[in-house]
Amino acid sequence: MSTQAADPATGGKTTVITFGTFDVFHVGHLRVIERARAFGDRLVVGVSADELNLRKKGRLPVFSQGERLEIVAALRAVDEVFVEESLEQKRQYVLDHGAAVLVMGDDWVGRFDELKDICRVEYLPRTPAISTTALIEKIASNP
Ligand code: C2G
Repeated sequence: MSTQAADPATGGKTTVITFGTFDVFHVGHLRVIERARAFGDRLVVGVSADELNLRKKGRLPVFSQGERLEIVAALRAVDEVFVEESLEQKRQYVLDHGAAVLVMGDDWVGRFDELKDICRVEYLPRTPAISTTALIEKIASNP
């Protein structure tokens, strides 16, 4: 059975979905988004809610949810954005958006394999040597 069929609900286009916080937006974020887009015809991005970050990471992002959504929505590779309220709702988000492919960086490898019954799941290598945490530390330690 093919899990990569174009969804008639999206005009026959193959929809790709990806998720992230995208805080202090950097080139690693850009590259995963551009590579995700290359798996289909349109890209939908779930941007994690401030509340989700507080719950899962114990801190709020530097940039608010509204600002992070605005930045991601402005990218050429991105067709649609929405707020990801919960990590556990991935299956519903994939179905709601008619996504045929879910793409995540390989720090999440294996974590979403259970969704392979409804979509193709791809984990892409992270861009080395850059992260939001490292950037925050670098900025904070600069006199
Ligand atoms: N990424 C990357 N290379 C980096 C840093 C990040 O490819 N150097 C990718 C991550 O693997 C992820 C995306 O960029 O696919 C967004 O990363 P984060 O903002 O750190 O997202 P995260 O907090 O891991 O996502 O459902 C997932 C949640 O939304 C949380």
